[in-house]
Formats: sequence, structure tokens, C-alpha cells
Amino acid sequence: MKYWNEKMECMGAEDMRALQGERLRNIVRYTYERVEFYRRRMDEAGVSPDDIQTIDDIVKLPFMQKKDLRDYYPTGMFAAPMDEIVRFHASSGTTGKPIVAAYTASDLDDWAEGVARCLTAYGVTKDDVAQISYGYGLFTGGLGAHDGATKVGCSVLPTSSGNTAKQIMLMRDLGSTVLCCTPSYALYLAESIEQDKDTDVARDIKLRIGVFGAEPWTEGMRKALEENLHIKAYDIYGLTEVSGPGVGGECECQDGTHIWEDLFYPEIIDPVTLQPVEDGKEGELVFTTLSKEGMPVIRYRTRDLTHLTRGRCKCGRTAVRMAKILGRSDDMLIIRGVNVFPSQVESVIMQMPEFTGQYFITLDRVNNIDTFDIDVELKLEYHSDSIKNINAIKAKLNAKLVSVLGIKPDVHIVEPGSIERSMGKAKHVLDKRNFK
Ligand code: DLL
Repeated sequence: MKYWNEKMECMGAEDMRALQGERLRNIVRYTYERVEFYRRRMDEAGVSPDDIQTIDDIVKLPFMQKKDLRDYYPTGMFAAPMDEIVRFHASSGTTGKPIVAAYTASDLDDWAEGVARCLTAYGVTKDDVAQISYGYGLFTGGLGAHDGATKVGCSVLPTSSGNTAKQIMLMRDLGSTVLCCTPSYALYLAESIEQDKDTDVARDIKLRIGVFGAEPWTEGMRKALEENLHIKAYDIYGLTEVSGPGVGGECECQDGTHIWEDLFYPEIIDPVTLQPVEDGKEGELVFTTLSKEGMPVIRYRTRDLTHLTRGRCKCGRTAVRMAKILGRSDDMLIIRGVNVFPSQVESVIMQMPEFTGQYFITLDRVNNIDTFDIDVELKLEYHSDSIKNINAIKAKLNAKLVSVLGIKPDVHIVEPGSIERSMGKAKHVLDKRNFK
């Protein structure tokens, strides 16, 4: 089966816009009547639900952001009564109150539908064994992928994250064919399989598809994961505030993430002027949920930076495509006045076969000048090289980093295994300037 829901995934642009308009009309009225926040914001902006007729009218509506969700913690943004809420999740914010998301039964069904569309687009079927190594719990990764894989009819192996030796044993013994986890954990799993004396990837591991998301990852990382795990690696995107994984996913063309725009309406805006940005130009991704009942969001600013492409994909889908996410605007580092995204550092490191792909950036300020250090891990086979060879590798990396970043970091080549591995979303940066 090529499509999970051909009608929605391949709908013509005009019909899709009509459907989106109808759903927007409904969701605006629904939230206006049920949630004080939307009523107040719309009144302040001088917009009434009657002003929203077509999807083009969306620009009349005010934006919202994470702070609004925090301010209404814990239940102020819920639009459905508690007896209709069947699940909570919460975002992994490190500071302050978490963002709580609430789902009705219909929301869970739509969420699983989004994941099922992604899985089908990757080529997953009910004959697959899907190992879910995203964390289960408040994080949406585990249960989100689980419900989607269950809907497709896969044999689901809910390992959650961590306990890597057991993950590999079960992957081997139950013949997992699909692996769902963060790309950084997949890299660690691949490395651990390589070190496992009882397991040979080609002989013992049946994986064929990777379902990777929850953090930015580069084409270089894709190549490494595909080679190391003998799979095709696909992107899956989503966020707690909008639902969880499965807001969109790639197809076999690996040429952008299709957003399921009958459920989640995307816009790209200039984060400074808040004006719409045309297709193909980078900006901040904004979402409006078109069917959610428990906790809908309207023009929610994700902070994720990307661009959109419209038109029929080679796979036949018309669902708008989103480019790989460069990072969140909050993750952008300003080092000596230059903007740097950790994903740019990753893209360079992944081009060099000498490295494991693990890196860690430390920023500090000494005598009022930013310091920019990057630890990069050498692969075992290069570690025993002569100092001369290691220095040559370092010089090559430095030159590449300077040309991509426009700023020279202090690179430290470190021993294999010395950078802490991540079971979930990897932490690549320590900014000590924040503590000063
Ligand atoms: O990370 C949901 C998810 C789980 C997506 C599993 C995919 C797979 P949050 O914890 O709320 O939800 O974090 C959402 O993670 O705004 C992006 O910044 C980032 N993110 C998620 N997927 C991707 C991706 C989940 N494929 C935030 N590429 C989002 C890049 C991603 N960044």
C-alpha cells in the first residue's frame, strides 16, 4: 500500500484549501466559544469568528507562542471538558512549567492517523516489526509512534529508550525491521551493535527502515545511519503543542517532509516582521491545528526554521513539503557576532569519515571575548594514527568549519567513546556565557 489516506495525501490544491477553510472556520468558532485566551486575543485584535471564512483569512488571526501556553498552565488552554480528555502529554522544557497537552479520543485517532500516513510513506506495512525506542511517558515520541504503528498493524516492540544491550538483543531475536528513535540514539545503537561481539549487522539485524526525528539531523547523519544500520532513514516531524510525532514525514523520495495539511495548517513567517514568507524562502514555521478538540492551537509559533515547497511530489502526494529543519531560533548561537546552528557543525563533521559523529560545543566568555570550543570524537581505527596524521585530520576539519561557519572554533580531537551518548534528544551545547 503506497498511501495510508490517498484522498487527503494527494488532494488537489483547490479542494485542500476549501477543506482547510471549512475546518479553520470551525476551529476558530470552537476555540472562541470555549477558551478565554482565544476570545480575549481575538477581541483585542478586532477579529470575530464571522471574519474567518476562507483559509486566506488566517492572516487576520493573532499569533500565539509557548509563553501563552505556560501562562495558562495547567488547564487554561483546554477546549474540551475534562471527561472528554483521555490523555495528557507534556513538553520536555528544562526550565519553568511544562507545556501540558490534552487529547480527546478523536485527537488520539487523528494523531495515530498522521503517524500511520508517515509509516506508510516510508514503506512500513503490517508485516513489519516496529521497535519503538523513543521514550514512553510524558514525551510524545514513544506513545505517538506506538499508536501509529499499531494502527498500521505492525508487530510493535515497545522498548522505550535506554538499556541499549537489551534493545539490541530484542532487535536481533524478534527481527525488528523498523526502528523508531532519535537520530542520535540510532547512531549510538549502531555503534553499540558494531561493538557487540554476538551481533553482526548484515547477518543478524533485519532493520530496513529508520523513523528518526525529535531533533534536527543532517543529510550526513542520514548517510551514516543508512550505511551503519543497512536501512533507509526517514525524517518524522512533530511537536507536543501541535500533537506529537507525525505532523509530517518524508516519503520514499526523501525530498522533504510532507505536512498533513488537512490536520495541521503550516505557514512560514519572518520571525521579526511576522509577515508571511513566500514558498522556498526560509522563516519560522507556524501551525494551526485544524481538527484538534482537546487543546487546539491557532497560529502557534514553533521557532523551528525551515521553508516550504508546494506541488506534486514524485511519490504522487500533494501535501506541502517542508525542508529539513535547520534548528530552532532559540538554538541559534551568536558567537562573536556570527550566527551558528549546531546542525551546521554536525553537517561538517558528518562529511569526514574519520569521526564517529559525536560532538560537543562549549561556549564561554574570557576577557569579554567569546570562546568557541568543539570536542569531536575520532573513530577507533584512526585513533592509533600518528600525531602527524591526527593533526592533518584536525587541520582539514578546521578548514571546513571555517568555510561553513565563517568563524574559527578551537577544535579538540577526543578519544572514541568520550562524549556522553544520548538515549533521547541529544544535548550538543554547553553555553557557559549564560551563567555569567
Ligand atoms: O519531539 C515530537 C516528536 C517525537 C517528533 C518523535 C518526532 C519524533 P517535542 O518534545 O515537543 O516533540 O519537541 C518538538 O523538536 O519544535 C523541533 O524543534 C524538534 N523536532 C521534532 N522533530 C524534528 C525533526 C517532539 N524531524 C521540537 N527535525 C520541534 C528537526 C525536530 N527537529
